[in-house]
Amino acid sequence: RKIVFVTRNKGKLREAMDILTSKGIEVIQNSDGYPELQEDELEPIAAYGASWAAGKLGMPVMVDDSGLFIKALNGFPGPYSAFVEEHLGNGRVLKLMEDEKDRTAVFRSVIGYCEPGKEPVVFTGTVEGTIALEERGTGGFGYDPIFDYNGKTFGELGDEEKNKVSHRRRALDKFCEWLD
Ligand code: ITT
Ligand code: NA
Repeated sequence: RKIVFVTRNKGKLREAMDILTSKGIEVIQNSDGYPELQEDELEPIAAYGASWAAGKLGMPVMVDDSGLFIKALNGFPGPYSAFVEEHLGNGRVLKLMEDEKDRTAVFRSVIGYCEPGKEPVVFTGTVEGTIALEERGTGGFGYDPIFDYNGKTFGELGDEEKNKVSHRRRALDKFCEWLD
């Protein structure tokens, strides 16, 4: 089985490839992009994106809309995660968290899948952790160096360990169950 993954994010692509290849699914990247709705939740963004891209490309497609939701910041950056990563970066997020005692955060990944002419389906995966006091580790991508999971950041874990427990892993497991 082959799946077209519409994304421009190399880190997401690499992880989805690792996870799906181990399940016997070949991943093909498409970097055309898709319009992202302004919503508080990731599910409608992924559903609309998958539906739009399936219509545009005329084939079944998968998208992954994801983000980091920090409790003390009322869920920020959440759906704005890509913008914040690009324009502010991990250092500025840590600065916002300087005086916060509650460092709880959740990574969410929503896989959207759609076949042309059909309704999109979405699968959500989450993983809970805390925002580290400083960046640690060089693995992964994006917010990984500041996301602490059981004492190690996702940046310190390395791809193999991260891919066993990540939000993306959990969402892709649900997606694959649905595919079977
Ligand atoms: P697309 O082309 O797939 O849309 P994107 O990077 O714009 O790529 P999103 O809109 O879903 O993706 O934004 C998600 C943001 O959260 C982005 O900055 C990612 O780097 C970050 N992110 C998502 N999953 C992550 C993970 O597993 N570890 C660290 N950061 C992650
Ligand atoms: Na995006």
